Amino acid sequence: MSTDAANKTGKPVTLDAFDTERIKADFPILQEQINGHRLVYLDNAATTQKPRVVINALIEHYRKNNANVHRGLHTLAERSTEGFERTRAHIARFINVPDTGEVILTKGATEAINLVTYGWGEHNIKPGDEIVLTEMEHHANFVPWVTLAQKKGAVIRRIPITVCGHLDLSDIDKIITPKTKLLALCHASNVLGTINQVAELAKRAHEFGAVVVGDGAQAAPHMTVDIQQLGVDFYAFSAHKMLGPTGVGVLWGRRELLENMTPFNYGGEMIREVGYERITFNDLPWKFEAGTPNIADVVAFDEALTYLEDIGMDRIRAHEMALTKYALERLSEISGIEIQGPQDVESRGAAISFTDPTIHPHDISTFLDSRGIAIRAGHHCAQPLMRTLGKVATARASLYIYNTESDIDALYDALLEMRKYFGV
Ligand code: C6P
Repeated sequence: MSTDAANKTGKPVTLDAFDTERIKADFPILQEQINGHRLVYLDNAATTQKPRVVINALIEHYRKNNANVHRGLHTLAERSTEGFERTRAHIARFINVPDTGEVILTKGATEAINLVTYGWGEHNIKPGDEIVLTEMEHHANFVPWVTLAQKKGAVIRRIPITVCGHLDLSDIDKIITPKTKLLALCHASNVLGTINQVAELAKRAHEFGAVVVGDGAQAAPHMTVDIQQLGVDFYAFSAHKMLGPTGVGVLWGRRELLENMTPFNYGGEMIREVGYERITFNDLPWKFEAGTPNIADVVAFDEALTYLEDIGMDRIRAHEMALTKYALERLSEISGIEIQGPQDVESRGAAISFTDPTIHPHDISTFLDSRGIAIRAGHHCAQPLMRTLGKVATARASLYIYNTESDIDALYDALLEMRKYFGV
């Protein structure tokens, strides 16, 4: 039972059997004081904090097992390679794919999507082809495709959003058509929180033979992701948004597509035979992993996945839904605060963007920081979406497993204090 039982609304706590206080204790940084206040970390969509087991795994790797991977024949090289490949196998289980060769380790979701743009897009997108994006894409799943379209003379089509922040599928038959070569969409929006109907849209795009790229950066950390159910062709996400270290990301891709793609980077590790006349490439997944990878961080990511699994992804989703509901209710008690994105917690994640009519998001963030509360303010790398919303920026509180109702209460209290401070 959460120790948050005495939240300020007096409502019963819904976090039964989800012991957030125990979880919090596993994260050393959450014991920090910021500007004389306890740290209330609500910037989880940008990056999450790391539990002790992940930090220890990093130290342990460098203290006991450090060596390059896939190269040496000595004991340390074997240990290091084993740790690295153990994480790959774990990722495959985590997203329910049987073939570990389809799991490519990158430095983040951004690099994973760029890998598809270069490795697949460069050779398959032709003049006049259509690339379908949504209005809520992060730049990582927008800039590579728009740039590719400009280079190739392809056309960008966009799925608009409704006023409630869902994808507007009313004209979808006119947007996904036989001309569609690629559909790239986020599984969950980093600004609106919206969880998109990826499986349904992938099915539609596949009817026309299009390839589907899912950006899972804001979904994989928060819910069960079953690649086979999603039915996409590529799926990208980042370790650092799910308790893992920075500098590690995942691209899952269908074997038959990956086999036919050219490498993204060239160099060591990704080759089989090298000569002056002819070079042949390594098997999957190593064909896409040129150079020395981010070994220690990959090894430590294994612990992050175990930590999430020990709690259970479905329980994490349930915890976040309850907390998001509470946060939406509390924020809407503050007059003038405008919340972006869906109001129903079933169709949204825990990234909550909001604005105040008279206080700039940067000022909101700065004031909250003075009270120990970390949120993000800005365009959140989603400028096309900001234009659609008619905003230059929003403030965003994003929740994760260690957040409690008392964190939301602290946000609420500080926002009230801020409005008083600014004379609103
Ligand atoms: N969004 C945010 O504060 P990287 O930076 O490669 O780990 O992830 C990129 C990325 C891709 N897609 C979505 C939906 C994302 O939200 C992000 C990262 C962070 O919203 C940093 S801008």
